[in-house]
Amino acid sequence: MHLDLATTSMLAGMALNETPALNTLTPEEARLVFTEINRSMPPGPEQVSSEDCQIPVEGGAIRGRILRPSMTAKSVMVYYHGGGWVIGNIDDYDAVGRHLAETCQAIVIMVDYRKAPEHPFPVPVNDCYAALNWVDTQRSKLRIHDLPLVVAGDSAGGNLAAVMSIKARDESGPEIALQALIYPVTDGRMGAESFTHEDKQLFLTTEIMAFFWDHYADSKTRLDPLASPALTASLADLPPAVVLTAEFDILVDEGRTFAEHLKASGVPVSYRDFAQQMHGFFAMPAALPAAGKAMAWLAQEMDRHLNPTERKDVVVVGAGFSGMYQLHKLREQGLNVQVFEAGSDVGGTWYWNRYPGARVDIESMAYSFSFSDELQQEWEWSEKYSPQPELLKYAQHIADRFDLKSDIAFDTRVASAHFDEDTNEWLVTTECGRRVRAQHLVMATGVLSASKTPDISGRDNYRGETYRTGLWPKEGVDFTGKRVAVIGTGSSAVQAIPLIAEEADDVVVYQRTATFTTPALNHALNKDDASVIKANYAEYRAKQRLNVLGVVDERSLERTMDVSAQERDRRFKAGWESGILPGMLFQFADLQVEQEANDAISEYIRDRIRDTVKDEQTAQDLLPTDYPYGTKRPCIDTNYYETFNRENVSLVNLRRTPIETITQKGIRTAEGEREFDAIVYATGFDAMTGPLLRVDIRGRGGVKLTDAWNDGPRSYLGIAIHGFPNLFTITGPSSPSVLSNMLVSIEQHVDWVSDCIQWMKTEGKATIEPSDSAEQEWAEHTEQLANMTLYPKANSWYMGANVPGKPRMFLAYVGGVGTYRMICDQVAAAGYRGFQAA
Ligand code: N01
Repeated sequence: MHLDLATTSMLAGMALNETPALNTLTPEEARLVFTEINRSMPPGPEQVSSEDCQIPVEGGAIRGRILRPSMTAKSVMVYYHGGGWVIGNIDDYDAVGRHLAETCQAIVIMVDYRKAPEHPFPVPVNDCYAALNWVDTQRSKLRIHDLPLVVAGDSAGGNLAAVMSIKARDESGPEIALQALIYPVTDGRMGAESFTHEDKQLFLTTEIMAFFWDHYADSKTRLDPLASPALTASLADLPPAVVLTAEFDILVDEGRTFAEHLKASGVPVSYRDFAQQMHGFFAMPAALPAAGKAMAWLAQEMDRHLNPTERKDVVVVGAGFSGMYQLHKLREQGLNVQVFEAGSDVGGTWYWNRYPGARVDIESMAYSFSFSDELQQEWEWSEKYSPQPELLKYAQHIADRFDLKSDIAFDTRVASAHFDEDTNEWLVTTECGRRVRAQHLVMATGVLSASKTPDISGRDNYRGETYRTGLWPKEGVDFTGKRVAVIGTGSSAVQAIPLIAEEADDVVVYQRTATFTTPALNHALNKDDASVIKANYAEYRAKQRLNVLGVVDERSLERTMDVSAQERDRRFKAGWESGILPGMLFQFADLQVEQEANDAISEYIRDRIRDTVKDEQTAQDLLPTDYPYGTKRPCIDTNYYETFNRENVSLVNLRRTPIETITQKGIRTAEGEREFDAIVYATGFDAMTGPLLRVDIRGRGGVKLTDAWNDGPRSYLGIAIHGFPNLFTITGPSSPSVLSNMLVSIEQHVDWVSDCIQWMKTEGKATIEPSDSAEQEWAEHTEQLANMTLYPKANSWYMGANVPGKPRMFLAYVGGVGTYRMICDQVAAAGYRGFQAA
C-alpha cells in the first residue's frame, strides 16, 4: 500500500487521536465523532456567499444551504453529502461545498436530508428528490435561471445522486444535465472484490459499511434499485456522468463497475481512479492536496460534458462600437458570427463609463458611424458633445436597427482563445464554459476598457463607498451631503469633478500630475447646423477619413516661431476659444515636435489657469509643468479650473504630500488623515494592451500573447500579429486608434478586416498572418515616427508608463489617420503585402 504523504499523515493523526471506529458507536456518537473530525479542518473559501434555506419535504421541511461562487456560475449543483445515510450534515460539509462552488464555478445547494436509522430508506431518497424538484421549480427565486442542473454526492451521497438521476428519468422529473458520483455506494450486496482487500480498509472499512447499510435498509429493501442503483434494470438514457474513485477504497470496484455499466448503456462517462488515495479524501479539500486536484478534474470534466463545442465562422470579442459594426459587416458577407460581451448591453466604453459628466470630446456629428447613410441621417444628437446616456442610446439604436443582439452573448467574458494548428481554428472559451471554434477571431475589446486597479497602499482597508470611473454603478451615485475624495486628474476626473462638487458637501482632489485642459464650450446642438452637415455628410466623411485625427478641422502648416509673438498669442487665443480638442494643437504644425513651440503654448495655457483659479497656491499646484502639452491626452472641460474656486473643493498636490496609505476611514498623507464617505478612483486604464492581455490568447505552438509581448506589443499595422493566425485587433496597438476619432478608425479597421476575410474566402485561404519581418519593419517605422515627436517625453499611458512594470514604448501610430488608411489600402491592393496566407 502506498498512500500519498498528506493522506498518510492524516491517518496517522487520527490513529494518534484514537479516533474510534464508527461501527463501535451508536449513530448519535458516530455523528459527533464525524462532526469533530470535520471541525478540525480549515474552513472553505470565504469569498463564497452562503445562505441557508428551508426545503419542503413530506411531513415537514429540511435544511438546505446555497453556496454561490465569487465568479459567474456555470451550473447549479445539488449536492448530497456522504456519511452512510446515518452521519454527516451540511455544516460538516460546508468547506467541501465552498471548495466545490469555487472550483466548479457552480452554485452548490447542499441538502440536509433526514438520516437513518430514525429515517431509513426510502426517506433520504424522497427528501433528496423533493429537494431536487424544489430547486428546479424555484429557479428564478433562487436566481439560478437556466443554469444546467447537476446532481452530485460522495459515498452514500454519490449513491443518492445516482438514484436521483434514475428517479428523474423514470418519473419524468427535472432535467439533469450531469451526475457527479464521488466514490459512490452502488450495491447493497457489498460483494465487490475490493471489499476483501486488506489494504483498502482505510477510513471506511467493511464493518463500517455494513453498519451503515444495516441502519439504512434491511437485507431485502437494500436490493431495491433506488437503494442499490447498480441493480437497476437499465442505465440507458441517464445523464452524462463523472465518476471518481480512490485506489485504496473498498468502494473502488463499485464505482468503477457502475461507470463501466453506464458507459455500456450509452451514457457519456468520464471516469478516473485517484491513485494513492483512500475513501473520504475528496471531502478534505483543505487538508489533502489530492482533493483539490480531484475537484479540478471534476470541474474540467463537468465543463466538457456541459459545454459541447459550437462552430462559427468568426468570433468577435466585445460589443462596443467596433464589435457591433464588425458583426454587421461580417453578417452582410454571409458569415456566421458569435459576439461575446462582458457587459449586459452593447456600448463598450459608453456602457461602463457612467460617471457624472462622462461625455465624448470629439463633436458628435463627427464621432458617429458613416457606414449607413440612413443611420447618420435619422439619428439626432442633442448636444455638440453628447453625454454618456445619449451615446449609450445611440449604441442601443444601432443594435436594434441592424438586429444585432441575437448574435451577441451578453454577460459573457471570454477567458481564453487558443489557436488549434490541426484545424486552423480558434478555440474560444468563455468564463461560463461556453466553447466556440471559429476560423477567425476579432478582438474588438477596446483600448481603454481594462480599468486599472489603483496601485495605492491600504486600498482594501477603506470601509466607506468606493467607486472607479471606468466601472461606474449602473444605478448612479448620489453624493449629496457627502465628503468625497477624487484620486486622479485625467480626462475622467476632469469631467467628473465639477459635477461631483455640485452635489457633495466637500470634495478633495488628489492630484499627482496636473493636467492641461481647455474649455469644451459645449452647447445644445442647433438643428440647422446639424442639417447643414447632414446635407453634406458625404463630403464631411471623406474629409474625416483623410484627416490626421479623423476630424474635419485642419492643422496649420506654419511653424510657431515663424510668426510674431502677437500672432502666436492671437492663434493660441483662437485655439483656447475654439471649444474643440485639437483646437490648440492645430494652430501650428510643430507644436508636438518642437520643444520651443510647445513651451509657448504650454505657457499660454498655464496663464489661463493662473487667470482662472483664485487661490494662488491652488493655481500654482494646478499648473502642468513636467511634460509638453499634448503628450499626455489633453482634455476639454466644462468648469474644471473654475471648480477649484468653490468653497467645498480643495486640492492636494501629491507631489508635495504623497498618499501614505488609504485608511479605514479615509486617506492619510504626510499632513494627516482626512475622512471621507466616498473615494472615487479616476486612476485610468491599462490602455491598449490590457484588454487583449487579460484574455489567455495562445497562438502557434501554444505561445502565449503575454509572452510574445513580454517586451511590449508587436503587431503589423496594429491589426495582426505574427504567430497568431487569423487574429485581428480592432484599433490595436501601433495603429492610430487613441490618437484619432475612434469611430473613424473603427470603421476603417473593420472594413479592412472584413475585406481581408472575404479575400481569404475567395482565394480559398485557411490562414493569414503577418511575417516576422513585416511586423519588425512596422515596429521600427512606428517607433521612428514617435521619436520624431515630443510624445516620449511624458510618463503617459500612451507610453505604458501608468502601469508599473509595463514596457515603456509608444503604443500608437502617430503618422495620422489618412496616411495610415492609405498604407493599409496599399497593403491589401498588393495581395496583402507583408502577410503570409496559406
Ligand atoms: O485616466 P488617465 P482617465 N496615485 O490615465 C492618476 C479617455 N477618456 O480615465 O498622470 C495618484 O488619463 C494619474 O496620475 P499620473 C482619454 O483618452 C476620454 O482619466 O499617472 N494618482 C492621472 O491623473 C483618456 O486619456 C474621455 O501621475 C494616480 C489619473 O489618475 C483616457 O480615457 C473621458 C495613481 C488617471 O488619468 C483615460 O482617462 C474620459 C496613483 N496611484 C476618458 N494612479 C472623453 O471622451 C493613477 N493616478 C472626454
